[in-house]
Amino acid sequence: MEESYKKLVDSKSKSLLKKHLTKKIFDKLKTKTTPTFNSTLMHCISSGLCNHDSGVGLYAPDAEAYKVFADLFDPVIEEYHKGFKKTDKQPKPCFGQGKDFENLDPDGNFIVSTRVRCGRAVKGFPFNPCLRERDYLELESKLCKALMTLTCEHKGIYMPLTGMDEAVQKQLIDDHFLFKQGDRFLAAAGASRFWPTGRGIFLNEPKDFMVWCNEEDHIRIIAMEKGGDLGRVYNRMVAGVEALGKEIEFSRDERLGYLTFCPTNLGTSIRASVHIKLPNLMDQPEELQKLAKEYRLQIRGTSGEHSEAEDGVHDISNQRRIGLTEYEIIKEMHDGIKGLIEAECKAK
Ligand code: ADP
Ligand code: DAR
Ligand code: MG
Repeated sequence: MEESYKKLVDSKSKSLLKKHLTKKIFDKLKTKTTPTFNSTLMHCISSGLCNHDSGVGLYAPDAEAYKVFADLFDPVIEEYHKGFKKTDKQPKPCFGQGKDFENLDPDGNFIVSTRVRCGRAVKGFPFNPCLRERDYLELESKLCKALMTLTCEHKGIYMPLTGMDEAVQKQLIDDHFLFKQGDRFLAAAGASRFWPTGRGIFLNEPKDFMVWCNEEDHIRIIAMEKGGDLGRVYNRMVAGVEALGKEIEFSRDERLGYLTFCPTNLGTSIRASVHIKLPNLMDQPEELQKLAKEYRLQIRGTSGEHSEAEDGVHDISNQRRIGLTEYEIIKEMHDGIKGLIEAECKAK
C-alpha cells in the first residue's frame, strides 16, 4: 500500500483521494480497522490507487468505515457535496410531492428521457469488499422476497445475471435498463468479486421501474421513461422505495443519512437525470460547464458514468446528494435543467 500511495502522490491524478489523503492522514489511518468487519484503509482507497483518473477514488467497505476513517471521508464528502461539513447533519427524509414539478420539456424539443434513482443498503451487511459469496446470495434472496410484494404499476419479474442469455443482457444494457459490466473503478474497489453471483435486475411490466441487485450498492431503485415528466418519474421511484422499505430495514446513519458504498451517494442517494440534446450549448463547452457548475449539475455520457455522448445526447443530473432533503434535491435538478433549456434557447 505504501508504494501505491507514493505512486499516487507522484502522479498527475486530480482525484479527491489524492487531494485529501495527506501523508499525515495516511500514517494515522493505515493501521486502523473497523470493529465489526475488520475493514482497512486499503479497502477504502484501492480503487483510487489503481485508477489515477478517478474523480473521487474512495469507497466505504462497511458502515463503520465512515467513522473509523472519517479523517479521510469527511473532507472528500465536504468537497464533493459542495460544502457538507463534518459538523453538518442530513435532514430527515422528506420526499414531498412529485406533482410540484411540471414536465421539463412538454413539447419534447430537448429531453429524450428522464430517470430518477436512489441507492439503499441492507442494515447489518457490509459493502462489496467485505461481502462473502453467501452474503451476495442472502442479499439477493432478501430483496427478491420484498420485490414479490410489489403491486400495481411496480409489479414485475426478477432476472438474475447468473444464467442470463447474453443477447438479453446486452439488450437490457443497450436499453439503459441494466448496469454495465466491468467498470474498472468498481472492480478495483472490490465490487466484482464472485460476479455474477447475487446480481440481477427486477423490471416491471411497462419497463419504467427497475431495481438493481448488488451492482455498486446492495439495492438501486430506479424509475425511468421517455420525455421530461420529472414529477411522474419521481413519484414512481418514491412509491417503489416506500414499498420496499416496508419489507427491508435500510441502513441509515443519523448524520450521513442513507449509507452507500460510494461517499458521492450518501444522504439521499438520489440522482435525477435527463438524457438531453442541447446542440447550441454543446457548441460552447465553456459556457455549458459554467452553467453546470452554477446549477450544481453533473454531465455524463449517453451510457452513463465514464462514457461519451452519442448523437449529442448527454446525461445531466444533480451533483449533490447530501445536505438537502429528497424534495430539495429534485428541485435543485429541476431548476438546473430548466435553466439549461432557457440558456439553450437564448444561445440560438
Ligand atoms: P447511476 O448513477 O444510476 O449508476 P450510471 O451513470 O451508472 O448511473 O448509468 C446507469 C445507466 O443509466 C446507464 O445505462 C445510463 O445510460 C442510464 N441512464 C442514466 N440516466 C438516464 C436517462 N435520463 N435516461 C435513460 N437512461 C439513463
Ligand atoms: N469512478 C469513480 C466513482 C465516482 C462516483 N461514481 C460512482 N460512485 N458510481 C471515481 O472515483 O471517479
Ligand atoms: Mg453507476
